[in-house]
Amino acid sequence: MTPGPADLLLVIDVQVDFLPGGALPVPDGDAVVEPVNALQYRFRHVVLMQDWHPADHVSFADTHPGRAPFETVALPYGPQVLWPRHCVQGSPGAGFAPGLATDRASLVVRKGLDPRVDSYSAFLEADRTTRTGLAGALAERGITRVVLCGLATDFCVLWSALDARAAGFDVWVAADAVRGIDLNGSVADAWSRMEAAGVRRIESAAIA
Ligand code: VGL
Ligand code: ZN
Repeated sequence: MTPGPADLLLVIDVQVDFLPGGALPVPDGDAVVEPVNALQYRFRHVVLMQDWHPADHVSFADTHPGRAPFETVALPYGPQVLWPRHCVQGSPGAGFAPGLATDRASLVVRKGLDPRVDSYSAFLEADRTTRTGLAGALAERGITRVVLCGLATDFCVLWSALDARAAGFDVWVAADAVRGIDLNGSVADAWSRMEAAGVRRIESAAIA
């Protein structure tokens, strides 16, 4: 694949709290920084996503007395996995990973700001109704193809890829530039769901 003017690199949540040592570490998460940077210099259009929660966010286990991280609770919009508190707005953990290139992006989009609603997806919050505005921004730029990379394969990358497909984009995931959390086989599950939705898998070396 040779990126052209209608192609976008969508960098998902490469943030301090998702790296080893962070609040919600993705195993080997820091390994994405180098391939993500290399990819950024091959695309004309780059968007950086940032998980960006208020301190009392509904996805945090400590917002639900008696609940522990990685349990699932029922919320008005459906089941919600509870997480350790992470990516709190303005905190060091919410910042971009050290070494992540940020000079190429034309847009940084933050998600998960509503205290009552989570948003794994870059396009649509967990209520499946509230839009982040990203699809409109991409439409205005004439984007037709989206290549995803970043963290985590089985949550924010997965949901963003599925919603990008649903929005009509041609969608690819750079397999060596993502890492997953992997709760009960969720990484393998994510790849099969993406494949079933027509999301294509590519190695970043094949993008030049
Ligand atoms: C993510 C869990 C909670 C992600 C964000 O970026 O994949 N996962 N918040
Ligand atoms: Zn989050």
